[in-house]
Amino acid sequence: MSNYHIKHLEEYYQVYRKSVREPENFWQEIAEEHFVWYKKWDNVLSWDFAKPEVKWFEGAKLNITVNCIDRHLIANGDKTAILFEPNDPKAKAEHITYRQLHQRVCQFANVLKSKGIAKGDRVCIYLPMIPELAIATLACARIGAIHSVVFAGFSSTALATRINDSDCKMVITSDGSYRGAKTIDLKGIVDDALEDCPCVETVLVAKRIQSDISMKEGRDEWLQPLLDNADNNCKPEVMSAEDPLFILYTSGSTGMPKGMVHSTAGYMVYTAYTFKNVFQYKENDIYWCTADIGWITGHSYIVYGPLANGATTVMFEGVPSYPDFGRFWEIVEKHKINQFYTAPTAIRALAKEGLELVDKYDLSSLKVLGSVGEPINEEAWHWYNDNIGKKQSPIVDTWWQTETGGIMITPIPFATPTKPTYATLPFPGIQPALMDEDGKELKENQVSGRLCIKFPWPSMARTIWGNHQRYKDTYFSAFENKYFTGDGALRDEVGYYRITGRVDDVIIVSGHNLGTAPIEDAVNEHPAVAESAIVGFPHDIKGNALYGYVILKEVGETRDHNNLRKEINQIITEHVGPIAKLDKIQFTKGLPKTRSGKIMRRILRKIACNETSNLGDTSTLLNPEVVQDIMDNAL
Ligand code: 6R9
Repeated sequence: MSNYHIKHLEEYYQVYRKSVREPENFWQEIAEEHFVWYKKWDNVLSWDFAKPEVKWFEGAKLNITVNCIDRHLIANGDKTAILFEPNDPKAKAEHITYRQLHQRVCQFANVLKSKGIAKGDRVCIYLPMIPELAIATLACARIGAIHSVVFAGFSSTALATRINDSDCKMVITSDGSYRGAKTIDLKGIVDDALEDCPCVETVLVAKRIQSDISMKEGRDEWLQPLLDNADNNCKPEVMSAEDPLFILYTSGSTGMPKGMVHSTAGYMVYTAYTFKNVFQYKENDIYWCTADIGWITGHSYIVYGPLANGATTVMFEGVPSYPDFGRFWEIVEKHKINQFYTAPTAIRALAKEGLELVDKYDLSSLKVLGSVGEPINEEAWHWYNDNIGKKQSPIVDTWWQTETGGIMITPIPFATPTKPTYATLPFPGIQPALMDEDGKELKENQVSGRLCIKFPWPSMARTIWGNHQRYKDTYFSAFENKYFTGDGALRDEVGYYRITGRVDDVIIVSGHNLGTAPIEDAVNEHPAVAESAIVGFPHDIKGNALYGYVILKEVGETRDHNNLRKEINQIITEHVGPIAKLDKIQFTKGLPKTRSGKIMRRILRKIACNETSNLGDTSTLLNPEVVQDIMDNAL
């Protein structure tokens, strides 16, 4: 059917119009023709953004792993499903065929069952980018357990918070991980976290770095011997369309991360359909997304989307800088990568290095380049286009979120003419709206406003785990009857969208969403700190970096400020993770506050960005005098 694979601009407009005029027919046709179901749905869509409640394909029965693995076995059993490229460039890449993937997922699923994991149980996966991570994820889906993957760069406190919030019975981890020339003691982090996690009964440990770790009797078990003894067939659990598939945490404006809950059928249909079109994936292409499976990009576009299309998806364990900054391009040449999907922060870091490291390699296999995670600035866009794509491979600047499950605004390569820094047009089925601050929709072109979505799409998160009220408050309360994204955007004269960035307290550093609240909470743990406020400021490589304003208690006043700065960053590393470290810390006597006691971050942001000529309205401040003092001492 033609609307599964869009090939030119007119076709995009046709498909898009249909998706808006008859959304139910549109999604139903895609769901019917491209997936296997135990039972089809009774109802394509029911929704009410006031509750909010959204259901897609209600009444349908399926298992997503059957769609991602089993159905490819007959024609494509020997095709590589996962191509694993290890951290060490000299180590051999591993090709896992669909048949092998089937066996390994089944074995893993049987191990989970033997440890008492059943449908609906939550399993926390805290693993580096090794095949076990994808396999564990799929094994949960095989038996209907809800996976909660936590990025293996998070600290023990952050891990414990996530394990407890969703009441996980099991943690799957490894002895450690490689990261460039370093190793990381993952099991040690898990041990620390579990001191505060009474819900966890079992820890399965994969061996990766052969380090000497301690195993807690009765709780911890090595994974491999269990897998070796497990049957390599496991009947898939029959799941309902709306059964939760996974929980994935994202930062919010309070200290508590939000456990976004994704459903089974809608998520599958949308990630598969977007993958096919946004990357123009063709049989036998080799596709590589450099994200970590610990983020939504990895869930949707390393694991589920590609596998649902029977694609070959690369999993890379390492980092772009090891053994040198040519590593990405070496891998592109080695595996003849056709689609390459990465983040602006990586592009900027690589662009800083000489072109020799690019020109050494043959990149002629590349057909489509992708960008995700934050706005891509014009310079990075051109560097990527000129030096990596050689002006031949369209760049798809894909805007979406953990909450949206799949890509929302994006060019379709070879169909949508690209424009630097513009994510361009909504994907079929997506109905964006720009809103002004009074809650009115801006209907014309050449406007900017707050980005909302006014109609449901299949892969939207259904709730926040354990806190539906927060889901409603965060996403459906700012604008009536619309999903609010938290981003600002502008629309140009032809209807292209450009995402301008967050309009809330989330700061995107190196493509990672960081809420200011959990970092401030960590800083405030320091015994010498009375209060703190964190804002972002532009950074060449990271996109944004963090600037902290810190009020010291009396005990802090006499301390050496540089030592204090180190200690504060150490606490952040322990509580949130190293990605949240502050680049600048300014000690101050006060923070600008409104009469209701809210910190005026807008002013702090301007000072951090060195834009002090117009601070805007300061008339509601309780203590306007601190502003001058902060400006005088700005770093
Ligand atoms: C997929 C992912 C979501 C936030 C989002 C926005 C920013 C993502 C972007 C982009 C501009 C793009 N963002 N892609 N901004 N252009 N192409 O990144 O999910 O980690 O939840 O972040 O990232 O601000 O709201 P997540």
